[in-house]
Amino acid sequence: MKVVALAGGVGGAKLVDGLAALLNPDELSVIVNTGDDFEYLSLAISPDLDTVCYTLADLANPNTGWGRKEETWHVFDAIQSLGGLDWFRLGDNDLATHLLRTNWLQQGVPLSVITERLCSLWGIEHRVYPMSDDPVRTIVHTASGEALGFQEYFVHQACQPEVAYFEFEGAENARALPQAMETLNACDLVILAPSNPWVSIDPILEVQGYRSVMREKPVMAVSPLIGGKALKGPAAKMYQELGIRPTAFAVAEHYEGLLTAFVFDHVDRGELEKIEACRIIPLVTDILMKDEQDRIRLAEEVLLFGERILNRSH
Ligand code: FO1
Repeated sequence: MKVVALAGGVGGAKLVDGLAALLNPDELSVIVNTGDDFEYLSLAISPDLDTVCYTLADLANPNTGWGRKEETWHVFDAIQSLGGLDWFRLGDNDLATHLLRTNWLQQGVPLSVITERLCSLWGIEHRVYPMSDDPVRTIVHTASGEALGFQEYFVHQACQPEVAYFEFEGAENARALPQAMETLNACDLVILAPSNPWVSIDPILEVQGYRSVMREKPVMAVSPLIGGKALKGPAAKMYQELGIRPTAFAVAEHYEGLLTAFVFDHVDRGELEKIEACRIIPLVTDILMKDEQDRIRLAEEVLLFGERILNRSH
């Protein structure tokens, strides 16, 4: 079965890691959100790409989910002692990635080629694609009328401002990555990883081309919410501020018109009928991924469920 997963940062990377343990490199490709990308200390940072790659390469920090494991912080400490910008923490090994990426981008190397190079250096065999080589920037518009860059909102202001709506600057002119489109066209199943629907998956769907190919494919989403709470990050808070109850059903509804199937937690079993009423095929299971075993178990269930769906539609 050929699978394409769409993913943002930490939550999505965990499921992708589980899928990668079960599928061969020619059976799994990942399209990653780059709406979170930004420039910091003149460096080009691609947090979600790095989170997915570090996780697949077993280089990720197990405590934060982002950044590198066994990291040192000499440069960060030195910058701090000089009174420099310190709201976004870059470890020494992680810095090497940003320095190289920035250098290559300045030489005119596309982000997709840089990602391919890094994957090969880190021994990642599955394909990891940025959603586009063109810049797309997620802007968080707040209830008080501010327009904040995503990392300014997420890290610097710790998701405190009340959100009003999101803008994906550059998305309308960004070109979907041709290799990603090709892989998507040829795949049997699309999986929307348990990433934030508003700011991790939507930016990918806003890039022209992806959504229309996906309408022709079986699409399965895995809920990023359990019992009204996000596994990580501000998804539940965002739903609330946007006037929507943060439920598994709300996630399914978010992807209206796209979803064939939806995987959500036992805790949210009460929403089963509402989800089925939307003609979405449900799988109720334990979606919390605490460790490597959970990632593989959930990935296995998701793939078996995917096979059942494919057999149904044939
Ligand atoms: N998230 C934080 O909450 N604080 C940080 O200082 C931080 C640094 C950081 C450095 C590199 C990187 O790749 C990711 C980093 N993140 C940090 C995580 C990241 O900004 C968010 O998790 C994603 O953008 C949301 O998916």
